[in-house]
Amino acid sequence: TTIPIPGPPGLPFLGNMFDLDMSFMLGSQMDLAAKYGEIFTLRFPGQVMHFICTQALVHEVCDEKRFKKIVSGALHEIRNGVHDGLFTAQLEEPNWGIAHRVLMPAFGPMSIQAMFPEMHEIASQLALKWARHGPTTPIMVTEDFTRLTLDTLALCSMNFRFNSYYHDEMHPFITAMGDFLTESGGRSMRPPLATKVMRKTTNKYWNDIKILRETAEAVLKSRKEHPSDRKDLMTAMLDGVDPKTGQKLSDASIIDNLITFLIAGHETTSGLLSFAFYQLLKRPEAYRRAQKEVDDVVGTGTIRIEHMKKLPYISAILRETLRVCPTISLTAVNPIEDGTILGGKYVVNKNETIALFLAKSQVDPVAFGDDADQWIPERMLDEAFEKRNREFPDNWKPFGNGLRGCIGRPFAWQESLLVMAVLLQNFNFVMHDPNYTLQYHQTLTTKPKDFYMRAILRHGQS
Ligand code: MNH
Repeated sequence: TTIPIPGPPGLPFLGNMFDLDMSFMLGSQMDLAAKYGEIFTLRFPGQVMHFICTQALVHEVCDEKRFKKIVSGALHEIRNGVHDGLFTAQLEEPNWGIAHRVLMPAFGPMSIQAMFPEMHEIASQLALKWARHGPTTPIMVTEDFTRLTLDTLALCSMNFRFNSYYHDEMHPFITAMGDFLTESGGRSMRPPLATKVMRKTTNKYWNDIKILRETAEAVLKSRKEHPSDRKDLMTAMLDGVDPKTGQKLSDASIIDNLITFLIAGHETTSGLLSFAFYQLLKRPEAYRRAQKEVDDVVGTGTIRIEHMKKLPYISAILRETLRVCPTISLTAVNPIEDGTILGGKYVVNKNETIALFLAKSQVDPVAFGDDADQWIPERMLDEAFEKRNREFPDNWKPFGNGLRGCIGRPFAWQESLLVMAVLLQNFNFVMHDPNYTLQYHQTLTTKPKDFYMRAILRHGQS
């Protein structure tokens, strides 16, 4: 026997539009989850969305034979700029398969390790900048981490330098990308007609896309004119041949994917680093343990690639941070068949969206106990983490699922471990406002809002 899925009643035609605070949807969705429990439905003009909030339901929809990723909402609008690039393609689109097969090796462990020196360079530049600030200057944490992640991605993927740290105004490409993403989100929440009459906004939107594509195209052209033996993502895309079809990536597809890496990889990683520092500053014992781990493993010398495997506590910190504060708070799938039964009792159809609500399913007490919503890195140390993954599969999905999971995960992981280590090695951090409590800034991803810290140099060097 099946039962109806609960949810707020909503209005005729408009559905549940007014049940969400458009400036902070995550907050409204968390409130609804607290009210309705494991699943609830929201209706919007033309769309039905079921939010699933437990490890068990998320595990069920991670079965790729029954459910598949959908590109809807803001992700669908982002296709205006990057088309069938990896992140925004439907699985059936041939360019997804070609790019996936060509790029998988380029994101493998060997390739990512080769990027270590360049990641290290950008991380060291950040340490230098913060050292120059001195101990009293408040650091806008999220902004500087965003400079770091963008500069790292551009350098490692296409040997391009934004040099963001010393510019208050970001590179035009970065501004265009930020505005493009914001407006893609905006468009996804407006009826198309409303967007159409917003002439200025719409013109700027398409112009931003033009800036993004022309910049990437210029970098590609310059690489073709001056071939290089750099083993970066650009080389992989230029030289790579798809083993299945024998095809190479077209220039358009290379441009789509270059921009895609920057889009998918910068805010997510910068949000992770920002939340990790917020959590560390709230938990002095964890902070001391993390810093001691760096001191024991690295000492005061240069951080090297070999150290990355020897930082289990910092890995646990990153995992726990993505669990409690997933920078992508939900992903979305469709059932493959109409009349799919979920959880043994809820009926969902092909054209209905199922949102894997990670911000809730990753704090499910069934998998994490009564203190599930507390930030406790110890529970994410390798052994405990692996044991829980066997007992409660898919309890932790901050990088998405299966074939459509994050291709940049090893990149993000190495970069984040390295940055944590460089910063903890060189500084003692304090919260600028000791009374600060976490607030969220939500765009496509979530980050802490108005979070400032100060950096006090430890060894008189950096
Ligand atoms: Mn990433 C897909 C989270 C860093 C490039 N990424 C995904 C998905 C999640 C995700 C979740 C699945 C989205 C969906 O189901 O619709 N990604 C992250 C997080 C971080 C991250 C939390 C950092 C922390 N991602 C990166 C980096 C890059 C990157 C860094 C690039 C260098 N991600 C991608 C791409 C995809 C993706 C490309 C799409 C993969 C595919 O569908 O084939």
